[in-house]
Amino acid sequence: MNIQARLTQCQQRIDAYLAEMILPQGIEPRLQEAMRYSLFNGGKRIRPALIYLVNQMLAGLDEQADVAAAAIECIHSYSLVHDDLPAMDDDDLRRGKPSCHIAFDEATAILAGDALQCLAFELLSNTELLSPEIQLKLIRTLSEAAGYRGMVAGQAFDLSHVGQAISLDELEAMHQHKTGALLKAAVLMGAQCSGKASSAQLQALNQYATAIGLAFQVQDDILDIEGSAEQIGKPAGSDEARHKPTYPALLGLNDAKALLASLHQQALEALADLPNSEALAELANFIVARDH
Ligand code: GRG
Repeated sequence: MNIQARLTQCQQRIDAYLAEMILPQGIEPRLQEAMRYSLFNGGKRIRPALIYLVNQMLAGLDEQADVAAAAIECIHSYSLVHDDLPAMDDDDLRRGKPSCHIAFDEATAILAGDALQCLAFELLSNTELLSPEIQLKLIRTLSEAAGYRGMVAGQAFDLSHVGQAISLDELEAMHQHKTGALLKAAVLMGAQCSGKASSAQLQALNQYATAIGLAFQVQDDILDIEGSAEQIGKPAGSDEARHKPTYPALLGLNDAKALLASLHQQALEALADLPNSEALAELANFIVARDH
């Protein structure tokens, strides 16, 4: 099966699970609509796919992975809703459609993000599918990756350096927190919910995740220059127009592409001793070649 077919399979699986999870009766209708709008708005579901593929590699995919996959996608979705708000990145478009605060209003978007964040931890803590020990591990991994030592830290650094020059090391640290932490958490959570990863396997997966996490961002920066508005779901060239620090801005486009190739290589090398890791290799290939 090629990676596109695998990703489609993962998307269908997580979509069905999420649809079931946020349909309970009695939720404020506008809030539920905004949560659904944000969760089912054409995301690639890369983080759930990472969980599923790692879990499949280690344990043969089981339904425990659905809980972890749903939780991480709720966190990702909340982060995009809040990132688009006027107080943050102020983006009217997300995936080519009106951002949540445009489609609804700012207060609803803030609340939908808040609710999605809480839902993530509710899903992990309120399930019979996982042992208490694995539940705790997953909650810890996700909260650390999403919070003040992870994604929120990266976002805070980003917002406090708008319009300022930053070094390459600072750019890398910002992305390792802002985007990389959650991608790394996905890989680790896939392993954790299998309950079967050895420490050598965890170390290899960690190296893989670090490389693809940064590669994801470098390709994002390149796409902002080379992609079309249709592909990236927002106006092309918007990073440059906003004077955002990016890899092409700091290194030049050619060196940014060389960095991407080197990160790709590092990701593949990290998989060398892991059995049945072809799907993860293909996902790394997809991440560096993605056009949206
Ligand atoms: C609000 C605390 C807080 C954090 C927001 C993740 C983030 C931090 C901001 C997103 C800014 C951004 C667009 C970064 C580029 C890389 C990235 C995370 C892209 C979006 O992820 P995809 O491509 O999204 O996996 P889809 O649309 O496929 O779900």
